[in-house]
Amino acid sequence: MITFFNDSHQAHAPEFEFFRGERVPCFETPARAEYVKASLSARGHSLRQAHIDSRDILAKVHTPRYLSFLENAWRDWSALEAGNAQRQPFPSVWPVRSLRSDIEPVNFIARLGLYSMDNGSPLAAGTWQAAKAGADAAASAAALLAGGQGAERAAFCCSRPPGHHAGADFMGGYCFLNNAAVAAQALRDGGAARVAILDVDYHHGNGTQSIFYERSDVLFVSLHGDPQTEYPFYLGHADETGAGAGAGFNLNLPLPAGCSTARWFEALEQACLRISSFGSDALVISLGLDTFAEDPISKFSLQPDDFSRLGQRLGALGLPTVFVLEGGYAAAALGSNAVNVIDGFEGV
Ligand code: SP5
Ligand code: ZN
Repeated sequence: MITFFNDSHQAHAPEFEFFRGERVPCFETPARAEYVKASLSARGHSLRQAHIDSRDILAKVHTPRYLSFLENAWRDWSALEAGNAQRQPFPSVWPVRSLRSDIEPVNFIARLGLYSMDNGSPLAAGTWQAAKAGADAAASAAALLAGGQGAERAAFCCSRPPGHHAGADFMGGYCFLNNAAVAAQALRDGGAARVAILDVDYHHGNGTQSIFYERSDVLFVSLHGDPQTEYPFYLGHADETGAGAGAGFNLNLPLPAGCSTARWFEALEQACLRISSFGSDALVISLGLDTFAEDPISKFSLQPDDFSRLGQRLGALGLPTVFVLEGGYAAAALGSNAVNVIDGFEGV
């Protein structure tokens, strides 16, 4: 399988996030992608760099003002005060119900709140550069699959930061640019009439769902911890089935935190049946590996072999497939778990 990797992910390296009001080391670290890179290489997968600029596709899944904010955020923040280049900015105020989000404030932290769903997504000097490289990889992967005769069957993007919590105009959950949405849109633009996105990250892919919620050309299916108890809390319920033209094209399969792996695979089966009945021409997998039993922030119980089984089931769908890496915080196991999915998909 073609795999994409770009060293510029390292430019996104915030030092800390908040947990129970305390500063704690970031869960989403550069080491994660390096572990995946090492396992890919060790198991014979060759890495390549993105060859497509995703800017035009990004403009179809994110708003102009959000993209412009994100691209300039570090410059704006560090220009504000001496010392800011050594400080991570966090939002402290958000336009919740009754407050206006149509006017972009001048104040940097107020703008950061406008474009954030949480205070858990620290910005760093190279956030834009890293996120943009990930989006470029997603667009490049989609382009390789779109070539008709002789096109690649599947590609994997070893990107970070992840993307599935990022919506059209907001960041959140360690995510800034929605790589899965970029891949899906690029597949559509490359000729696939119907694209399915399957999100298997432990957390509901609220950003991806929201981007495609009113569209019938992109089906979004997600298996995740029940938002009644799990992040992102405010989206991911079973009654969210799409709206307008997109009615019937969103399927959430929330599962109780701590549920068995057998139950998880039953939900996967349901997801796969829906993807087949949709008549998908191409598939995007939001490959979160935080379903792993040893993940430090999640509560499912998948074992390394279960990732092979996941890959096998996805391979059996028989569709051109783009994998994008999402979460997964047991960093040292991330590489072998990711490659298990890939090798299972390829029937290795
Ligand atoms: C892409 C992705 O997986 N994003 C996840 C974002 C989760 N953000 C909330 C983190 C809360 C950490 N809770 C720690 C519990 C430790 N017992
Ligand atoms: Zn996650």
